[in-house]
Amino acid sequence: MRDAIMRHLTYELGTDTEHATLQDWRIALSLAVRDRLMDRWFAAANATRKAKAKRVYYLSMEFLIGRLLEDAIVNLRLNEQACTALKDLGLSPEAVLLDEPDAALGNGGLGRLAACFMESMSTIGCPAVGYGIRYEHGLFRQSFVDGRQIETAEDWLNQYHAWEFQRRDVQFRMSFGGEVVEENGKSVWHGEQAVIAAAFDTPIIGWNGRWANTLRLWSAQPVQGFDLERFNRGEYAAAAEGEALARTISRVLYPDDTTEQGKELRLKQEYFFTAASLRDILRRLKLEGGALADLPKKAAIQLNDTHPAIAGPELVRLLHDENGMPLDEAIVTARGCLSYTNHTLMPEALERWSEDLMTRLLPRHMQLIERIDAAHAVKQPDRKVTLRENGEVKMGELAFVMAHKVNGVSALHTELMKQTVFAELHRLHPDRIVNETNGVTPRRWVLSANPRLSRLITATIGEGWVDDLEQLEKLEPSLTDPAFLDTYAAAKRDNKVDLSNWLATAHDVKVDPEAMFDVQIKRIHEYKRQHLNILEAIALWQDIKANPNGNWVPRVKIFAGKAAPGYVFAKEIIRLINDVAALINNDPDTNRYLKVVFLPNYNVSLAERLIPASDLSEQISTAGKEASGTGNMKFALNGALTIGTLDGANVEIRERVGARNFFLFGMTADEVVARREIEDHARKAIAADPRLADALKAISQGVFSPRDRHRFRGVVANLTGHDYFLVCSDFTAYWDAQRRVDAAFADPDAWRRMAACNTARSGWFSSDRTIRGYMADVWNIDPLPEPETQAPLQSSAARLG
Ligand code: 26Q
Repeated sequence: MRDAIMRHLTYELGTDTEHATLQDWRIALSLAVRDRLMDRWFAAANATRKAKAKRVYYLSMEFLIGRLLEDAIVNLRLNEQACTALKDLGLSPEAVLLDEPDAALGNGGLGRLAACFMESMSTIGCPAVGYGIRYEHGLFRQSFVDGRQIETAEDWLNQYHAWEFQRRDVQFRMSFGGEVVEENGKSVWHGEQAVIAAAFDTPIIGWNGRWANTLRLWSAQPVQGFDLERFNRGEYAAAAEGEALARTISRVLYPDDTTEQGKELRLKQEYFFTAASLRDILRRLKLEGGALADLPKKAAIQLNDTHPAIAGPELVRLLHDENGMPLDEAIVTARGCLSYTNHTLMPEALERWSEDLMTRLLPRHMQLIERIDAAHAVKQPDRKVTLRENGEVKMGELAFVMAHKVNGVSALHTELMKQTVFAELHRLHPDRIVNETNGVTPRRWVLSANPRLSRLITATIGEGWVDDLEQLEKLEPSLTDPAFLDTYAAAKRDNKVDLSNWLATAHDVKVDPEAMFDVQIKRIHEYKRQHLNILEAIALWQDIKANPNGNWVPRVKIFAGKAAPGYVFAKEIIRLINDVAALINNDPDTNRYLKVVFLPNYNVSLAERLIPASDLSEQISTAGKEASGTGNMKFALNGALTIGTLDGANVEIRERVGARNFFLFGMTADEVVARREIEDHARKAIAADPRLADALKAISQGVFSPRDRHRFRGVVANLTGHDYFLVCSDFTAYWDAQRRVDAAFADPDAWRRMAACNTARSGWFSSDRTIRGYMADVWNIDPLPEPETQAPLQSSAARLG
């Protein structure tokens, strides 16, 4: 390994030990590790080709991968080798790994889910290609100035990127606009604008190097490069015009998650990557000698939300217009391949595109949508469901109609899908909706993020849990073993000490590792209710202040998360939390007991740091609004107790870890609907709870913004007014639950038993289990056996022995 690193440093990076920067070393190590996965990657691809096996094609606008190097090292079991080599070279392994920038090609849950799925499919040996966009700029970087969020461009690709291979032989010409003409009785689309979709591949290696799949990301490039003639005439900027236009398509990830409606460029991005992926899928089918009619036997195309929903009409167009398949047959064939995952029920977040825009950009697709709509209407005499409404195409309905299976991402969410947004479609197609509760990969979220806990688990039950997470159940007998619980608690404490040290050096924040670490990390959204959390902090601060000698349980409330740049209210919540933190962290009466910290620039790597060091996991969304949540699962596995509502996968987590090991509060989804009907529900809740009234009063009087007393009038007006997400109505229940948390934390023996229960009983939330569900219920695919020819990877234990 050391020689390999030196070789890459010398011949690839062109530098020597005297001049090499940390980045050079990190890249040299990445290349050395990459070398060791290549034959496994080829073997998996060859085995798939040879078996003519059906593949999963996972189409997603987002892949929130984070760092790649540690993942590859862990899955190839190269930890010891890499550490030894780096130390021999005089380097700190930790510093080298931390030097890697996150690949932040996603907003949040949906993108991270896609990344966990890619890793699980490789671990299981499910042949798959992930398709997405190679954004030049991933999710923006967040910093705070005077407590306000500032966004700056993220530029991960400015560094040498060791993990991708450009496939110069895989390029497709994608068109937009133009017109549809009838030629010999056929409709032919002549596009006007065109760009090239260029393929870049990243290998995704599974646990133990068993299998490796490909993440293929498309980059937009100009059809004709640079216009030398114009350049020679002195028109320098104009000479590069075509280039600039094309490149904008893959320039930047849209930073909204669920609030703002799309723009023209967004639709172009969606069509660009979807159509390129379908072209690639058909090319592969032909290469392997498959007939178009067999496509459903060879390709399971999964749509990650509606963002690639144009795949329906595009696949019909390819089959019918370009390959002469009769229209009805084309629709049935496309449906046989396609399936669709829904990630939200919030009406404002369901994609709709104006028919005018669609007609301008994708004229043939608009015609085909009308045909698909008409074909579907035949099945329903009452014509209740249409794909178009008020001059817009409803992408959820389009995806539903073009898919053979549609899934929700938690049991509750799937039920609500059936009862609300897709009620009519569910009645028409009662077998189409299925549930596939989300999961997370234990390799990243336990094994690498929490080595102390992992060592304890492996020492107790062996290492089978890593790719069979339900084996964590075997910890059950140890939950009454004081020696086990001691080590379990020590691992958590050491993780908290590490985090405290990092907070001190990286953020100049001093916290006591003995305090409860109470953590809410996720996108900032009204429905996720970070403002409920900060209201409780304010009320607690007021209580402590009124009785500074009380028996308080010390807490550090940690927040992290980004607000969409255009989401004004979410940005006000960030500012409020920062203003509250600034005041109360400096209050000598209370800061022994309560601190508030808002860490900037939340990303995958920060999550890996925070989750293993957390005691309390905040999952407090308005019931019915969070489709699943996946952070909730990561926390439970790492032994944080949840304070949460009956929302998304919280429901299933609580069922598994046991009601006694979960702090439940708040209204149910049904009660939420009923409560909204009550006139003045917020005012009534405020009148009934003096603590809530006092907390709101402090905000509105400017206690946290003394030089700008009205700074938060918007927040206060919202909460005392229509309070759509029922923060006030749930406040008292939340406060009471937090006091139950305090009481439990004050009993360390009880707490650590509850925490260990969470770890032992959360094994079902592995994304391996989720993927097996999709394989059986949606994709109809079996895993392939591990390719032969491979020398087994040494386990670290064997090497040490
Ligand atoms: C749509 C149109 C225009 C621009 C952006 C978007 C857009 C982008 C991202 C809409 C939605 C998203 C992301 C949604 C998302 O992350 N949803 C989360 O998915 C997780 C995985 O299933 C769930 O656990 C979360 O509950 C859900 O909020």
